[in-house]
Order: sequence, then structure tokens, then C-alpha cells
Amino acid sequence: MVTELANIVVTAALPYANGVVHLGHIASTYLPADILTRYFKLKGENVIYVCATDDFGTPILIEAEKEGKTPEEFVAYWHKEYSQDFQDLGIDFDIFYRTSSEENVKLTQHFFLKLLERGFIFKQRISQPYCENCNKALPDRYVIGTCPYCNAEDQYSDGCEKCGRTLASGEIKNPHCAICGSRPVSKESDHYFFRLSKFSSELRKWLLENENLQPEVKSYVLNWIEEGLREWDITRDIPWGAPIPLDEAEGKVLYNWFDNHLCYISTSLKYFSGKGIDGKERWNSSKIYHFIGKDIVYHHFLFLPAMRFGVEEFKLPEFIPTRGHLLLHGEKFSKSRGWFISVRGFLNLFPADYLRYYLSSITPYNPSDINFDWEDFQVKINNELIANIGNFIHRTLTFIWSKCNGKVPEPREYDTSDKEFEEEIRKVANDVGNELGKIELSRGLRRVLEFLKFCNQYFQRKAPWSKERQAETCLYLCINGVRSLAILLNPYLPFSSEILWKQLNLQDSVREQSWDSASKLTIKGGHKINKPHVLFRKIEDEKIKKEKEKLLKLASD
Ligand code: B3M
Ligand code: ZN
Repeated sequence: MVTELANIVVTAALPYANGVVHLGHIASTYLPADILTRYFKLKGENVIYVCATDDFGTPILIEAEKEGKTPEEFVAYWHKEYSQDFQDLGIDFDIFYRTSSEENVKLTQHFFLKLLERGFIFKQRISQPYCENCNKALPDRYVIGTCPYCNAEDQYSDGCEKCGRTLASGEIKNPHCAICGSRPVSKESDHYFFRLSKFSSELRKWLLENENLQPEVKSYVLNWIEEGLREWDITRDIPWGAPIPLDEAEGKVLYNWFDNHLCYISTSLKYFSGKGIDGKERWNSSKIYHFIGKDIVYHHFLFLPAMRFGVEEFKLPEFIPTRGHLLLHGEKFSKSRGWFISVRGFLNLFPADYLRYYLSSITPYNPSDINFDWEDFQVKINNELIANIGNFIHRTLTFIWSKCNGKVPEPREYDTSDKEFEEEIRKVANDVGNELGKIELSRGLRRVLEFLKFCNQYFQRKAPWSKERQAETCLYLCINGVRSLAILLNPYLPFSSEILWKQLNLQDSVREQSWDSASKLTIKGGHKINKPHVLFRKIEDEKIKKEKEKLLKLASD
């Protein structure tokens, strides 16, 4: 049923607009979604890649207050920073918008009213933590305490990072105010709740029937449903959020997890309306992919589908690709400890494609954690990307440049190994594409490396430099192999593949080619290439040593 949908919408979890996009988010979410989208585009699919900043919520309000900025100023600053980071990393959204947009606030209010009207939202008076010292209601991140389930300390009151549960207001043990540290008192306030439990059986059915969802994630979520779903407090007494569209609730806003995932929809609709397309119709005729990290499974596998079930206007996702955390030398990223690599920090040291290569190669399609290790990074770049991929490209191009005046020779009659090599070129795009289509991006990259091994062995065996052999057919096939490679690598390495395309002196840009043309030999004898330059530079030990020393110092502090 899924394959009949002609259009595709890919989304990546929305980064909080507070400056914490780090390599972990890139690895689990933005990069995999970007690679898949680029692949779909090369396949000629009607696909868009959608993202936005997640602007609302208490963490942002708290930090804006600390910096003496309005939340609007604060999120505008980070929106701009992120846009640049993503662009420099080649994360190529078709639209990068914001949850605080008018469109999203409107859609959120529409969802609220419709769910209310249908009886899926009810009002209840509850006691809430309140700081008498700060004179503030203290929802979510305004309170820090101990997780009642796993006893992890220093957790925010809305969810535990250790065990992954979302927590209801008042559940956290040993609560204290995140701003001043004092113990909160209780104060009564009217809140609205979403009847999540009403959707238990619909959610269960959806999970069981959708074969695209990863089994390990599904069983997690099914367990939560078996344990019983809690009604979900969707309102907050803070001045920053989508306002509740009711007179009786003046001054209250909707919880940021009520509005943020709706931004996938509102942002897509905005994009489509800019193109003169009926957005709702397009959304509902699209295959939908929501890429996330494993810490937000609860929200994407329960809140998000339940709200769409309740409103019945926008279809549910087919895929929610979920990946694990990235550790840094075996430990969790922590901005406060400095155990952290920011996007900008990385880009100041190495090219974006090195990061894309490394993360793609170590990130499997499952929720297990992965590890960023500077030495491993150096090994992968030097021994795979450079010694394997770069080497084949470089020897082919420089050979043609220096020995054939840059002109691709006409092939002669094929021998068996030429035939085998041509067969390999004809086959590889399909193999890599099969993996990419299954979101198995690291496996796709591995298949590219196998291809390279084949290429290098072929080149070695044919020894075009030796006088006794004919070099023509070998060089002709190799240059076509390099062209195929430029296309196959494009989703992974958009910058380098584009430079390579220029060196091959081919028309247009590589991203405008069709994926399937990677299995064809379209470079003819007589084609003139451009002067080759080294595409990838080796990573020196010194540079890695320096980064490792920084970490060692942190570890000993
Ligand atoms: N802003 C980021 C996170 O919890 C959160 C994602 C929203 S996706 C709708 O990782
Ligand atoms: Zn306080």
C-alpha cells in the first residue's frame, strides 16, 4: 500500500533553538534524513526535506531570561546560526522554518479546538510546583529532581534522560527550582489534558500493522501501552508558547510537545502553498518519514499518532527511523562539561564531507548507541576514504591527464576482466540504491567500498602503466567507474562529489543526474577531463593528538 504513494515528505526532529545542536543530532537525525532525501532526488522522486527550529518551551524561556533577551530574539539568533551550520554541513532542507511561526500556532490551535470538540481534551484543576522566591509557576525544566522510576538524579521534571520516560507534573522526587534551587510549594491551576489512553487500541493496531517501523522500537512502545497510557497535561502557565485559543484560558499556553511535531505539517503546508500546491492533499498522498533520535520515541510513537488519529485530517507516518545516541570517546555528550563537539567546532578543523563520511559509516539503522572516537575517525578517513576511494579516483584522473593529455582513450576489445568490471559498474547503483531505499545508509556505503575494492584491484591487475599492456580499455572503464562513483557518493559526500564532477568536466551538477545513470557508461572516448586536484587530504597525527589531549584534560579535571 505504501509503495503506491507517489510523493514523499522527509522530516528531521526539530532542534531546540538554544544552541545545542551537536554531532549526536547530526548522526542520528539530520544526516541520515539528508542522505535519504538526496538519494530520492537522484531517483527522481517528488520529495521534500522539512525542518524547523523548536522555539517554545521552558528551556528556551529560561535561557533567554538568563541572557536578558526576549524569547523571540533568542530563538531568532539560534535559527540563523543553525541555518548556517546546516548549510555548511550540506544538510539541505527544502524548508527550514520555526514552530513559533504564525502558521504553526494556527494549526496547533486548530488541533486543540478540534480535539476539545471531539471530547479528547478535558480540563482539570491540578496542583503545580510554584517557586515563591522567583514568583513563578514551575513547569517542566523549571524543576529538577530525581527520577521516580530509575532514581537518576538531576533530571528535569518532564522526563528522564536516563530511562527515557516522560514524567507527569508532580511525579519527580526531591524537586527544586532550576533557577534559585529553593523547594517549590504547590499552587492550584486549571490545566487541559489530552486523553491519550483513549487511543491505546488504535495505537496498538497501528504499531502492529505497520511493518516499516523498527521492531525493537515497536516493542518498547507496545510495552508502554500495555503498562497503561496516562492522560497528558498539554498546557503550561508560562508566557511563551502557542496561546490556548479559549477566553477562559487567557495567559496560558500549550505545551511545546503539543505544537512542535505539528510543525512538520504546518511547515510542509507552507512549502506547498508557496508552490501553488494543495498542501493537505499533498501531505495525504505522500509517504511520510519522521527521522528521530531514540530519546524522543515516546513523543513520536504515541503523542504524534494519537493526535493525528484524534483530528483525522493528516495521515500518519509510514516510517519513523530511530537511531541511537552518539557517544564521545565512550561517554555521553555534555555541553556543560565541555564533553561536546559542536558542528562549528568540527567544521573549523575538518571538511564537512569527512564528518558525513565518518558518521555514515558508523551509524547503523537501529537505536543502539554509537561512538565518536578521534582515532577511529582518522583511520576511517585515511584508510577508507583516502586510501580506497580517493586513491582510485586520483590514479585514474592523473593517469589520463598526464599520459593521455587529459583525453579519455577509445576502448579496445574487452577481455574477461574488462567484462567483469563493466558488469560491476552496471550493477553497483542498484545494489547501493537497494540499501539506501531501506534506510540502511551505512550498508550502502559499505557496498560503495566493495565497489572501490573491485576498482582498485582491476586497475592494479590491468597495470595501465606497463608497456606490454593496453591501457585504453582500462582507462576508459575506470573513468566511467569514477563518474558512477561521483553519483553514488553524492548523497553521502555532496561537496566532494560536486568537485569531482567538475574535474570530470561533465555537464551540470552531479545532483541533477539520475541515480540510474550511474550504471551506464556515458563518458565516451575522446572526452576531455579537467586538470585533477587531490580531492581528500590525509589527516595528520598531530591534529588528532591535539583533539584527544583536549578530551583527556577534560576527563582529568
Ligand atoms: N526539540 C529535540 C529533542 O528533544 C526536540 C525535538 C522535537 S521534534 C518534534 O531532541
Ligand atoms: Zn526559584
